[in-house]
Amino acid sequence: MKLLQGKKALIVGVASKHSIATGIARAFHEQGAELALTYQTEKLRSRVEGFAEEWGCTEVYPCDVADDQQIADLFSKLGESWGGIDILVHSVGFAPGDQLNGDFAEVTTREGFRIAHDISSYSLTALAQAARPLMQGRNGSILTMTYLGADRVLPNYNVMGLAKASLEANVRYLASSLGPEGTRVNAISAGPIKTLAASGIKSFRRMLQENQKRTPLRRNVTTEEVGNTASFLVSPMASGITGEVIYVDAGFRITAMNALEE
Ligand code: NAD
Ligand code: 0WE
Repeated sequence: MKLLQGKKALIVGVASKHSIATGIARAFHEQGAELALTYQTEKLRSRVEGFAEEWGCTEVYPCDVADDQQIADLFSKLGESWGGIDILVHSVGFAPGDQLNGDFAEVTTREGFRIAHDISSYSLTALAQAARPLMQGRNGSILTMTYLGADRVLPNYNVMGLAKASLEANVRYLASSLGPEGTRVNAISAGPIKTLAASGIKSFRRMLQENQKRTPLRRNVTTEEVGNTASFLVSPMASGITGEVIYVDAGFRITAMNALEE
């Protein structure tokens, strides 16, 4: 029996075949879930429609999470066609490029801070709010993607670290708020993966190489591994887990000065 047979899952954050959201969608599809996908801009539309076809998915909608009207339209259309949602995946993060290059105290601006927190954290609250009536009483599950920069300092991650700290607190407050109606809320903290969001980062290649040398498993993680953990977390197998951050990072978080002699 597949883990997610008959479940309806909305996935926000597919942009390319490398996206973490794409790995999650593929894993959910393999576990028998029915999918709905969104695209951020018209430029991404045909690509996302291509993935949808591959997974037998007919629900594809625009959703820029900065736009309240697009969020309202998305859930009103999904309400009409599906009547309810079991799973919501939020795999969205953004800060203006200039915020992620250089010394934190020098490069951070009021506007950069606002945008990072709006797109990377507030959007989870907004989507959860809009999804709430459709998820009521179905043992629903909400999942977001975070990074270690939420509680450790990494060069250049800068204001995104603050936004991820906010996102992780968001997970706890939403879990407390939606728990009484049966909805669970969790995050996966993934190790570094080469995606579009990573390709704009100076010395990301170098970070992947160093990470691979220092993790207990001596390798980087894949979007397939994130997808498999996501499938578990949103499934009844994880029915007792809410408000948590689960690390899928090949063990990196537990280390300090690891593999000095290698
Ligand atoms: P990605 O570029 O493939 O995905 C980022 C997604 O965010 C894209 O689909 C983009 O369209 C979407 N997005 C940005 N602004 C948006 C907006 N205004 N409205 C709607 N969508 C918007 O990169 P990814 O690495 O798959 O990132 C997904 C999530 O995983 C992010 O939250 C990221 O912080 C997190 N994460 C990434 C890594 C990594 O190393 N790649 C590690 C840990 C966590
Ligand atoms: O959360 C992320 C990526 C977030 C991200 C990336 C970009 C690049 C392009 C947010 N906004 C933008 N804006 C752009 O214009 N990750 C966890 C991947 C990542 O990003 C880093 C990392 C890692 C890991 C930035 C610096 C250091 C490490």
